[in-house]
Amino acid sequence: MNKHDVMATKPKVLDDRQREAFFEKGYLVINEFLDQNWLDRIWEVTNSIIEQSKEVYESDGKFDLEPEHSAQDPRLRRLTYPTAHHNLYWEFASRGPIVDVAEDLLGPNIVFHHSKLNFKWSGGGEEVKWHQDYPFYPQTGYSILAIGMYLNDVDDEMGPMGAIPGSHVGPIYDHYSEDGKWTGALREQDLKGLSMESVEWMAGKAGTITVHNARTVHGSMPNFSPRPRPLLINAYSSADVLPLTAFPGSESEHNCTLIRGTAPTQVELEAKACTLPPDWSGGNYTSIFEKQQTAN
Ligand SMILES: O=C(O)CCC(=O)C(=O)O
Repeated sequence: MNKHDVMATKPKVLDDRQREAFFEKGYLVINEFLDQNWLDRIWEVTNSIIEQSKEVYESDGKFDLEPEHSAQDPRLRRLTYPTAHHNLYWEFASRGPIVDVAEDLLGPNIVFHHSKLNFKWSGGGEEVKWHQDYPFYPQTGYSILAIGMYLNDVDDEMGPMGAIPGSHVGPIYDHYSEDGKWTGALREQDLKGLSMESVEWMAGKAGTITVHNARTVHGSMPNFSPRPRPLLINAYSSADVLPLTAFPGSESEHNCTLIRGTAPTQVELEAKACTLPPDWSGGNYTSIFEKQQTAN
């Protein structure tokens, strides 16, 4: 659904100033959106997932681990597809209060796209290089967004999410190196053309949410603080925007399912040229961290 049609609907949780800001800048931050009860429930499950990771020594389809990860000193980069690993993550992604935010920005018919929990561990949790999500999973249109939720208070030292205002209406960048290797990040040359001084860093207390469009250029710095920065990300699309390529990562039963409204009878076609990602079918994808960190 395009901006005009979305703005004509009555919002559930956002005000029009917030919706306008999202469409103009390509992202939005809402401080302390989640209540303590949701946070406590998500933390309880997340702590049990961290416990499980102590029995795992190598990254697999579920855990993306830093090289130094051990049972004594767990260091997780990412839990891939949280909704596949605990029903609470699915309850949150499909029926939690963030779905109202998605509806206010995408319209009433919503597909859950995928989820991930990026831990950005204390004492050196890795950066996420500047990238757009869209080239990882191009679709027929641009009504796709990701909602991140901080599980801890996040200050500027902890690698908060950063975004470049207005980049969602700019070019769709190549995420390959000059010699044709997928890097999952913008090239240095392209970054020079972007106004990096305008980057907005979205720090916030636990329960704060960040929302960005799939074309918005975004990233985050390493976390050298002694405090971890878990960010639970759920991505959604307007139901009439259909995928063009295989999904990055192994299949999960929840990915690309309709969670609100009705299935489309028409497809939204607004996509311009975009370099295709590698063929991700057959589990040929690990995580953005692994791809970006091994690209150099
Ligand atoms: O964890 C972050 O700071 C950014 C995450 C992100 O952009 C991604 O996983 O695509």
